Amino acid sequence: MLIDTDPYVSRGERVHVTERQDPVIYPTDHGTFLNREQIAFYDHHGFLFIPQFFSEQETRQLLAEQQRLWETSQSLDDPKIIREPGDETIRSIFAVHDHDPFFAELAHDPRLEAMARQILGSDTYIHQSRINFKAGFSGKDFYWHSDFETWHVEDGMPRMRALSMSIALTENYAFNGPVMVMPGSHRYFVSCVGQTPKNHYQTSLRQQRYGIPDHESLRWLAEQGKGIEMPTGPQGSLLLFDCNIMHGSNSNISPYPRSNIFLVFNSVHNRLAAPFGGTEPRPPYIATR
Ligand code: 6CS
Ligand code: FE
Repeated sequence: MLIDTDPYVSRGERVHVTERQDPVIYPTDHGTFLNREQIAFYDHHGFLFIPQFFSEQETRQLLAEQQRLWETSQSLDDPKIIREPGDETIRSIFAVHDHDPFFAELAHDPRLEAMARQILGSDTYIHQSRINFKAGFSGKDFYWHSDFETWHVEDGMPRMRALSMSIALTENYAFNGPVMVMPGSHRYFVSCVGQTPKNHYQTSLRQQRYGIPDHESLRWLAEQGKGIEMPTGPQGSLLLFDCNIMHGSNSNISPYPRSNIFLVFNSVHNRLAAPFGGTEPRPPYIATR
């Protein structure tokens, strides 16, 4: 019998950095929405930024719809609505692809699906969606992390065959807490120290404490060549990034909200198994099963 050992063990007692065992671009006959240069850039750096991807009219609607959701969600008591640590300002709303007709349609935009299929080399489905509002003055940071580390350990995502698309719903400036990425970091898996507490998501989505890399590994990742990039641009810009790229963002003390929707596309050949860290699966509004 063949015994499969997990190549991406994390949340133990020791830090270690290992090489990625999976492709970044999967072989495909799934079209050519992105050109060769774009695919090569994504492969090499682990992300691709397309400023003003959406038309002016689409962008206006995106902005209005996120404003509508922000307003109608204020006083709702709903586990999908995550508040900032320390106050009640809305930080994220999860599963918008499932609960909001407008954003559900966006999640199935044929252009987005075409790009996801092209990179992941298969049909895809939405693993997770959320809007991170990052309100002016009070929106808090997201510390450095690899999404895959959490999705593997806490959700049972087997391999690195997923990607995020982040659409700027408000302009992302350098000063309102845009996403920062470490180019090339998607090629390494950083295992993190610490035992995942029970129901970790109830605190981690406000402020993450486990699944966080150590300083030495972060310094090494940043220094292995390419430093840190901060793709900024107007509303309607699109950031694609690999599930394992090291990324994070600063808090927002500017008066300008930084509101982005994140859609996570996973390959249909990479559906969730039991969480690799041995904890109970997180609720379906965080991880589609
Ligand atoms: O726990 C999660 O699934 C999430 N947490 C972060 C900080 N990023 C990705 C994902 O939404
Ligand atoms: Fe993330």
